[in-house]
Amino acid sequence: MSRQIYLSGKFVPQEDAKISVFDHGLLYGDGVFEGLRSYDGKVFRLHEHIVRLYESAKAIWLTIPMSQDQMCDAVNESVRINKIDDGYIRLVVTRGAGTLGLDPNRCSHPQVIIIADAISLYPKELYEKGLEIITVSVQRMHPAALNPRIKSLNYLNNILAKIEGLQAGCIEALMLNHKGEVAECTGDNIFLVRRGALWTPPLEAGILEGITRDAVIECAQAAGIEVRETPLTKHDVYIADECFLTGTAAEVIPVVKVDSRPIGPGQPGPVTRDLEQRFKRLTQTSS
Ligand code: PXG
Repeated sequence: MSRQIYLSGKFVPQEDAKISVFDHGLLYGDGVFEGLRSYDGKVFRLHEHIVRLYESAKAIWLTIPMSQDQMCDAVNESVRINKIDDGYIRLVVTRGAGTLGLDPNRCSHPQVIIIADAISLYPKELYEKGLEIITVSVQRMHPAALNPRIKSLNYLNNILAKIEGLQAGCIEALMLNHKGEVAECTGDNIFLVRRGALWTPPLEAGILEGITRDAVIECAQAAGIEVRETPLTKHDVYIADECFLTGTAAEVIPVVKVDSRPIGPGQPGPVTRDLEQRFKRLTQTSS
């Protein structure tokens, strides 16, 4: 189905939604993005995604040429005119067309792109049985090189990890940081359950502050589950009772094997199941 794409101020049919080959988003990965979900026509945690987008942009000295309110309106309008109920929204802001050189000052106008489309989900079976993942040799970027909190268009770090995972037969891969601590997966945050508490790496481990991560932490707190944001090692993962991943696309998905080791009894655990349900209710009740 042909979509109406928001492109810097107006909606155009996807066939006409084109940007310059001189855009530094393409030439250098110079830009930022967000991936959002809509449930029953309502965008989940829109405000939080927009705030993160503008914070990512600020961190790379990119001025988005519209207000946060205007951006929220444009996202809602994209969902509405494309008649998306349960869907996926990709928000991209590029540095804009410039010259063949790194200098962002030579780019005139940042480009704002909003694509609202159907979502392709992981197979249902994986939610029932749980995922098998591996830790990959590709390290998560050092925060002093490019802070993983910035959701930039430069996703090669994650793509290289994803390829390594796929080559080992895993659709998601666990990345460690430069200190050898657990960081996150290529497009998901990681959680462990041990001794009844929830454990997840802190932001200082060099990870994206996931919107789903925040929502799941809230769900856990509401359920009276203790949440500990603390540095974790691979060993902590191996000896966990339960493990799951969170992300806009995956929502909450159980992990049952890491580096060929079964986690707990090798089946999705009760805390994971409870949080899956709580998160699902949140998506159905809030916008
Ligand atoms: N870590 C990384 C590196 C991510 O890219 C998450 C964690 C989870 O964050 P959220 O805010 O989604 O809970 C992400 C999110 C895509 C796609 O199209 C990627 C993400 C989200 C949505 C779509 O690949 N990554």
